[in-house]
Amino acid sequence: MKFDILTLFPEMFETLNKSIIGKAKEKQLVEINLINIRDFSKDKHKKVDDTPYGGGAGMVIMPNVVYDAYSFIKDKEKAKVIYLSPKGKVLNQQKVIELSKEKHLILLCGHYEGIDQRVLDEIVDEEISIGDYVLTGGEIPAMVLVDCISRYIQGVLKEESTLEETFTNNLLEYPQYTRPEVFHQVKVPEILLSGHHENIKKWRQEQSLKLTKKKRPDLLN
Ligand code: 4FL
Repeated sequence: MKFDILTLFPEMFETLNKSIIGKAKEKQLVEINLINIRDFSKDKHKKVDDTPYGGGAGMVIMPNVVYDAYSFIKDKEKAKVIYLSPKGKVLNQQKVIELSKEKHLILLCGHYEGIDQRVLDEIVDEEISIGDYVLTGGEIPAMVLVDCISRYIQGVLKEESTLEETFTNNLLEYPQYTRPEVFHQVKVPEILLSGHHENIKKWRQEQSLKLTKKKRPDLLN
C-alpha cells in the first residue's frame, strides 16, 4: 500500500516511524510519502492561505498550492483521493477494510478554516471524518487512517490478529486475562484455566454479546 500525504505539517508524521507501522515501513509493506503543500507556494513569503471571500474568521488554504502539490504526485491515475474533514462520512471498521484493498491512497490534510472548495471539488474522491468533533487539522486523522488501514496489509500483523478483534461481526471483543492467576484477590475466570477449548469459545461468545449489549447496543442495530 502506498500513501501520499498532502500536508502543511509533515514533521507531525514522525510518529509513524515507531512501533508496528514503523516496522511495516522498514519491511516496505507500506510506503508513506509526505508532500509539503508549502513547497508549492510561488509567493516569496511561502504564503499558502488567505482571508475568506464574504468575510469571517480564520484563513482558507488557496486552491493553486493544493492543486500543484497534488499534481506533483506520480502514478496517481488509479489513486483514491481522501480529504480528512469533520464534514465527511464517519469512519468505521467496514470502511477501513474496504480502503485496505486499494493500492494507492492520497490523503489531503486541511488546516485553519479549510481549503478553497473549488480544488476540493476537482480532486477529492471521498471525504472522511474520524468522529464528530473538530481538531486543529487533518494530520492526526490522516495518521489514524494510515494506522488502521495498514493493520490489514498482509505481513503487518500476525495473520489471525484481525479476525476476532472488536468490531468484527459488530461485536466488542471478550475480556482478556494473563498471569498472575490472582490479582488483588480477584481470580481469573475458572473456565479459562479448564483447557476445554469448546467451552472457552462459547464463554467468550457470550461475554462478547453481553458486553456489546451493555456498552454499545448501537452496534447490534
Ligand atoms: C478531520 C476532524 C477528520 C475529524 C479540523 C480539520 C477533522 C478536522 N475528522 N478537524 N480537520
